[in-house]
Amino acid sequence: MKLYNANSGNTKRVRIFIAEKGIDIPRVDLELGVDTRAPQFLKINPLGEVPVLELDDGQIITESLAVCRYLEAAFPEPSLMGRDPAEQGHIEMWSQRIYGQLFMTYGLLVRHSIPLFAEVVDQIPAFAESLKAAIPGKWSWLETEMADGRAFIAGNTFSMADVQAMTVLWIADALKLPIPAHCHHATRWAAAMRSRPSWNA
Ligand SMILES: N[C@@H](CCC(=O)N[C@@H](CS)C(=O)NCC(=O)O)C(=O)O
Repeated sequence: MKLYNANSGNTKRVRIFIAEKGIDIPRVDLELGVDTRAPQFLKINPLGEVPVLELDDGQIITESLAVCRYLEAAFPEPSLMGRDPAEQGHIEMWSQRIYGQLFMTYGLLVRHSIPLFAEVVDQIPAFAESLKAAIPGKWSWLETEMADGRAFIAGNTFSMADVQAMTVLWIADALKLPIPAHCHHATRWAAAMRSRPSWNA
């Protein structure tokens, strides 16, 4: 197996997931926006996007969530997506909530404001501004949800939902648009995530 990788949020998600699984997958490190748009790479993923997981038999899996799902099935321990139907549903619910509410807000902001993506989307500065303005409210929503004192996003166990939120935290750091100071529960969670070895993946 090998992982086509670059410095990006979607690849960070997979790298954290791999680190939490405790597995070692060789990487092919690409320069985002350069190697990912080169003809050679477009033969591997015509969408020109990383991450890409290439299996030993040459099969290709793209899409970060699909790569994580494959790895969860191939390496069940430690479980990150739940062991029984209720746990799986709960973790998926939180994973999607974090993705929809937080990751998409930061992610679309990146797409609509960073020159690297100018040739990928028609950037709308006013949209970028509205996304930036929405960020504190998104964290306030999570703060209210976590006011029950839970240690992790989906309850008392580390899961894919935390991997999703760690990816958001990484982008928040990069953009210098952090968790608002009044969000004490989210800040406590973030401090715990930063101390996990996978944070540096
Ligand atoms: N839905 C895909 C999105 C992947 C994606 O958008 N990757 C971006 C970086 S975050 C990329 O590879 N861009 C390459 C480019 O713009 O040249 C996933 O979850 O993997």
